[in-house]
Amino acid sequence: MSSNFEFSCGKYQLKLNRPHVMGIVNVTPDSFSDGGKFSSTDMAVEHALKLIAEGADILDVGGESTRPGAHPVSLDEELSRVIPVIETLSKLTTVPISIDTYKPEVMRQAIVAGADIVNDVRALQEPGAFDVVAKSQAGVCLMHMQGTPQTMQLEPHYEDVVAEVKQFLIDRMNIAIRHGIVKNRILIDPGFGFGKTRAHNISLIQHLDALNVIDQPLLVGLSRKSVLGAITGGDEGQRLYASIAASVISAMKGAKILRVHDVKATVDALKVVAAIQ
Ligand code: 7PM
Repeated sequence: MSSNFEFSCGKYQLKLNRPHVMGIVNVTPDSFSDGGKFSSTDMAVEHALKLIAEGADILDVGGESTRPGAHPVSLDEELSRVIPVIETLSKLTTVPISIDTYKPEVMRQAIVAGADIVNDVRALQEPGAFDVVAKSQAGVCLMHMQGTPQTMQLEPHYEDVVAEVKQFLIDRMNIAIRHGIVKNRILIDPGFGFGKTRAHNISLIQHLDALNVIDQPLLVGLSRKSVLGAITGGDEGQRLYASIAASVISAMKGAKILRVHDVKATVDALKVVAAIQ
């Protein structure tokens, strides 16, 4: 029924024959660097180890630079947040580590530090990004976004959101292949919430299976997103059950990797999906 993708990323080869869980590890700035008990590095590493204990298949480490509407973070600040975390985790763990960044220099240093996957919300559109990934063995997630994080939610517009997202992903995939990144290193992601209205997001969930014709493993990030809050009425901390529903629906429509905050609950829910797939 579903395709048996082999995803090659850094020192790992993942058999995506069941839905995999990517746990989100946000490295937030040191708000108490003097006097506090734990540094942001220690807190992020501790959280990551908890996610692994809960069954995470992949860890996604981010320094918050790609968050919609977030204050842009300088290169040095982003590096100082994420590199120590990746160095520590790559020594301590046996799951692939992903770096959530669009900056080629962060990608490069993260890969040196032990990152296995580049998760880029700009789909390698920054100058030099293709070359950094192509020169490495890292896997890459190519995500769709309309506009930029600063402006994308102002007036998202599509004639046909599913067709346009699909064409963008096909185009970026083909360019990546031309740059020397082989097919089994590439993931695709429709980019829920990135330049999309509630109706666009719902339409993409409904027609998620249309992306399967691209024949690349599909990553979905809907965890705690505002489209779910718009449906259930809950704020960010109240979106667990809606997020589980979204992961289950996505996996049943063919998503191979679910990027989530709530790993334990998602792992259990996806075991049920896997059992009937
Ligand atoms: C505010 C809004 C804060 C949205 C954080 C976010 C994705 C991603 C993000 C995704 C991939 C979040 C998002 N979302 N990378 N990074 N796919 N590949 O919920 O959907 O973490 S940031």
